Amino acid sequence: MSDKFDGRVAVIGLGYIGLPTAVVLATRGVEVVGVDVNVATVEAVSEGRLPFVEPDLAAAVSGAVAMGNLTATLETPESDAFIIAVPTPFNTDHTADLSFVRAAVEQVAPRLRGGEVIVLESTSPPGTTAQVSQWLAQLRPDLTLPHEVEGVPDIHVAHCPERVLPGRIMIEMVTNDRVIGGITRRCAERAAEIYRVFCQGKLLLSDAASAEMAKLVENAYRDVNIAFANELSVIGDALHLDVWEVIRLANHHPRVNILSPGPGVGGHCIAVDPWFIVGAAPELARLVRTAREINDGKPHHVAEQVINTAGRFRTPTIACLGMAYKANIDDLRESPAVEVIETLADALPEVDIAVAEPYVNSLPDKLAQHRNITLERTAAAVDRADIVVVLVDHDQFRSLNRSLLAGKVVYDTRGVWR
Ligand code: SAJ
Repeated sequence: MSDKFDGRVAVIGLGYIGLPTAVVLATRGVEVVGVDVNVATVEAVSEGRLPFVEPDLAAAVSGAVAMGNLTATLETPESDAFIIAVPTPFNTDHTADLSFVRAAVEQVAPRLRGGEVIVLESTSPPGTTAQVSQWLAQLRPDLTLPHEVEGVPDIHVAHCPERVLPGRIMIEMVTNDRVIGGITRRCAERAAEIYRVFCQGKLLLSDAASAEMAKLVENAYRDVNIAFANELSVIGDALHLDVWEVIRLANHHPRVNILSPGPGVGGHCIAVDPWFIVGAAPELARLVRTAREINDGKPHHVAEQVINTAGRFRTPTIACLGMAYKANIDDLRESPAVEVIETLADALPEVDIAVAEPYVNSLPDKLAQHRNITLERTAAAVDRADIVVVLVDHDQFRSLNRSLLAGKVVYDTRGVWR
């Protein structure tokens, strides 16, 4: 098998995955050109600035730019390798929206000279990498693609799904094992040359469809396990049982490890990817679908419980602690906490809702338009509240002076104060 990659890499899409990938390659001496459709992102990266918050990434970006190994542009240049890291959201019917992948392929196709390797990193339904190869064949009939020739094709195509955890991206990018699925074995080997530059984990070579499915399965596995915990908490509410105590006891069994319930599952991965499995096998993926439905239904359950509690007061003030989709980050995308707050504000228009979120300075638009929601410091929100709802397990909330809670009704969806 050949050694480490030597050449120029174009990374298409400078988001949460593309930018860290570009940076780890660049800081290890590879010439990297980052490509994005967003002018502000390209300007920020060109100046060595970070367009979003992620621990340790800011210093790495400015370092890579200062070294001269990382540049950013709106136009895809000729390169020896192309890494596609664009979004793959889902349509309203839960099928994958591959329009960003298609647009990336259209940018890359005219730049190909023969000999390049193209890696799709975006989380994708089974068959997408083969589809990329077919699109390239249509766009460049002068070149041979791996799905159409027995021997060595002009272009190699593979899938290497990202697996990093937001909040730990710069560590996991280097330490996690990587699954690399090629249209052919040689495609996987060519792609592995790139990841060998920075990856200290194992490089697991496979076929493209298995790699695509493995990534979806990882996130569906977590979704199903969180759904189990969330279903237990709904049952616990109905039976007036402390679900945290039940889980704590059960987890002392040597083969039981139940995850933590919460207000629902947010972020742009676990709440999305399992739907691609449902889309690929709608009649068969019953557990995966049900888990999605349980987790998607959890914010409504939480809001309903709080609305019932509010009914016991004349005009209560409700403190909602947290808006982020998970602990200790500023990311509000698909956040169940935001959904709970919005539902409460709609259902209880006369009730004051004091929101505390130490990681952001302003309310997102959909909350800002409610006149009964204000963003406040944590202690102030708790102090004037009758009902305190914990929606995110930020460390700051865990260390709150508990005497502030005296005489208040607490609904702790994350179990931070047990
Ligand atoms: N959550 C719970 N209870 C738990 C664990 C999580 O309610 O016990 C909630 C979180 O609060 C959050 C959501 O689930 O709302 C997802 O959070 P997460 O930390 O489990 O995962 P993500 O979405 O930030 O990142 C996941 C990771 N996948 C897995 O752990 C299998 C990451 O490794 C992937 O790279 C990432 O998705 C991705 O990009 O696909």
